[in-house]
Amino acid sequence: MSTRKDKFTKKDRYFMTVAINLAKSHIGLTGTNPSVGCVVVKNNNIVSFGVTNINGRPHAEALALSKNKKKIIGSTVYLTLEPCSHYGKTPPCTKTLIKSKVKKVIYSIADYDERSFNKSKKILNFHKIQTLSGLLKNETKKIYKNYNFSKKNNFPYVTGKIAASLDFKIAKGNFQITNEYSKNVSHQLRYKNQGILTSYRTINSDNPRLTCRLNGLERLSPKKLVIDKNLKINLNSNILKNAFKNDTIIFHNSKNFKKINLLKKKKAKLIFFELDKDNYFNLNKLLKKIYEIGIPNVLVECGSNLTKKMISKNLFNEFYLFRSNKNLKFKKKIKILDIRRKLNNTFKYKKLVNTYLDKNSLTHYY
Ligand code: AOF
Ligand code: ZN
Repeated sequence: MSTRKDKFTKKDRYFMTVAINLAKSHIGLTGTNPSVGCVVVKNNNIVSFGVTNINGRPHAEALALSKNKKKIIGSTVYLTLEPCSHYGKTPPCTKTLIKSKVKKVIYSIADYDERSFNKSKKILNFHKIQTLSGLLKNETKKIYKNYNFSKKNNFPYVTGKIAASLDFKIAKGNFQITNEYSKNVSHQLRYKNQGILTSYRTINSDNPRLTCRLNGLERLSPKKLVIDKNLKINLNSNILKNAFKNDTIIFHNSKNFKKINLLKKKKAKLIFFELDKDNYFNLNKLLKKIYEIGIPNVLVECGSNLTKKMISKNLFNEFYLFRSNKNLKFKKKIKILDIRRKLNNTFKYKKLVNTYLDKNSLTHYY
């Protein structure tokens, strides 16, 4: 008698593991799209494979099924995520699978994009393609943690980051207190997120560029999102100097049309946003808006005030606290021990990992 448990063979697990490794190789590189691994198997041999391309397109299936077309006929296709069945910026992968005359599709978990969610089985079965799902789903759920969160909640997955001195203080002004390894990790966070949220205060005091400056990954730099209620941002700030086509977005509540025009000339995109009763933006609503304009992963790099607000409203899905082995020598600095305390409380029942980055340390709350 067959039970649910033996619906998959050892070989199925092996080929799905290959697909998972492919998907992992592009995590964070596929923009707003999930990174999917695809392995095409015939007579126990891999006859083709694919992974979602950098920036999200073409999809994994489209790439895998465009090669070795003859051998693909009658094959079994292993996918880490349900194939899409909607017309997005690319045609549905179910259609490509049907055209390619594959025999069977085994995918790990459903695609939470409502345009495709749980729709592929019916379509594929109608075209006499067998389908099975659920294989190694505990592994793939980890890969799609951020993607599933944002799709299920229509809300971005939010990561926070702060770098402090040995005695948990942060500098006022642009001062690199942590080492090259820490900088590397924080630039990795930049390319993995499509948006980087900060306040005009940080822009005016630190003048950061907010780009990813890891070799070859510059073009995956996130869009800059600035909270600036009264449009106080310096016109000669680095982010405005380098702004291009919709990559710098300022959320404001100002009627200062002179400044609005000057900012538009600098190619910043301005979004007028309503204030809450407390005369401040509702961060929850603001993040929802950010999701609606097409940014599902947001990195927050700002000063202590906004960070504290975000923690107290429980808006961080995860947080990276970098700690230097040095103290700051000058006077203008802010204590952030309370941020650490708040983080320890908020993530009490979740995970916390401490690692060393040479002489710096990193606490990752998630
Ligand atoms: C797949 N294979 O490799 C990926 C999928 O605008 P589009 O056409 O690129 O569609 C985006 C959606 O496609 C995305 O929200 C998700 O549902 C799915 N991603 N699907 O079959 C892939 N990356
Ligand atoms: Zn697709």
